Amino acid sequence: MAETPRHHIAMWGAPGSGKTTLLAALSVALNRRDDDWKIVGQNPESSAYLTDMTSALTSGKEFPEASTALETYQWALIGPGPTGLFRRQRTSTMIGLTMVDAPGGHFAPSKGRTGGAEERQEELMANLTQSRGIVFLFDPIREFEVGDAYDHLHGPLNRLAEKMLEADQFENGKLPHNIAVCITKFDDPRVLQTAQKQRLLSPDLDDKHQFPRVAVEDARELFRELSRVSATGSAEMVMNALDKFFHRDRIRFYVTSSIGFYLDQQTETFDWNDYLNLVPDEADKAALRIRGPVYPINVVEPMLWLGECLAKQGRSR
Ligand SMILES: Nc1nc2c(ncn2[C@@H]2O[C@H](COP(=O)(O)OP(=O)(O)OP(=O)(O)O)[C@@H](O)[C@H]2O)c(=O)[nH]1
Ligand SMILES: [Mg+2]
Repeated sequence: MAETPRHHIAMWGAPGSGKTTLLAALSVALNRRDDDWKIVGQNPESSAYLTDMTSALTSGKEFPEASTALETYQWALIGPGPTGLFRRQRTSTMIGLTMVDAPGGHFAPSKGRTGGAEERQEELMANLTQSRGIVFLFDPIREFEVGDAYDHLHGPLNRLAEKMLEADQFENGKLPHNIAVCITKFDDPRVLQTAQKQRLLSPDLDDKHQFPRVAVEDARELFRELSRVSATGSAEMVMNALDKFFHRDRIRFYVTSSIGFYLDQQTETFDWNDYLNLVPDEADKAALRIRGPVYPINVVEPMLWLGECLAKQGRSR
């Protein structure tokens, strides 16, 4: 394990956009795949996190608590090889991941001048500066209701650009990072129906459950469409800002859901008439609970893509 290349990946997104749940779903997502990819903790805290979060999501049917601190986890994604992509002449592929999960509030423009808030923002900046892979979460539901994705993007992006320029790390006029833009909560009817109306759903023929999916090539289009219904209209600027600051071939959009769709355990196929996996909690009507087993969608794919890009670019961090 000592020689595993470390790829530092940071998560970025507004509060409640689904960052922590995405991490919690990662191990379930890997276990649902038919291939050899697995995730292993590289220290006791990181292993414990995987176990605890996964069982909360699967047995307890609970979402993680809102994050209060910046947490760093070290995992290794271990998969089949040789793919010829990142570790030639090896029988397995290993991607070391350092994932940093911060409360979304830290990405907001700092209003007060309190020392604590500024310190935390600095910590977050240092983390973005060090990483070459970013998972940016865009929550269409929040954008529809609050419309502050741009607020949580443009401040840190300008700071990041300033720091990278200062360190002479711009590459051809743009930031050197790879960024996986994850549209979250695809299981929500408002997101699913938008994709359906725009004819962006393409079933995965290999999927025995026949879950609806939006292909990577069409995900940008869905992002554009969802941006149109933003509460403030500023989501359009998110796309422009991403294109200005990151190389086009280093941005990839994914349409994701950490909990996925409800699956009837008898028929085992997706049912358009009964797919909600997020339902009101009977004990506490104001709360939501996860109804059945979780079937994460496009949760592993952004990580593998980032891992692959970073390995190809030879960044070992
Ligand atoms: N429908 C749906 N809702 C989700 C999903 N993932 C998260 N949520 C909802 O979003 C809420 C917030 O998710 P978190 O993962 O805590 O979000 P976060 O970005 O880590 O939030 P902070 O830590 O506060 O910044 C959850 O409590 C759920 O209600 C998903 O896949 N589908
Ligand atoms: Mg969180």
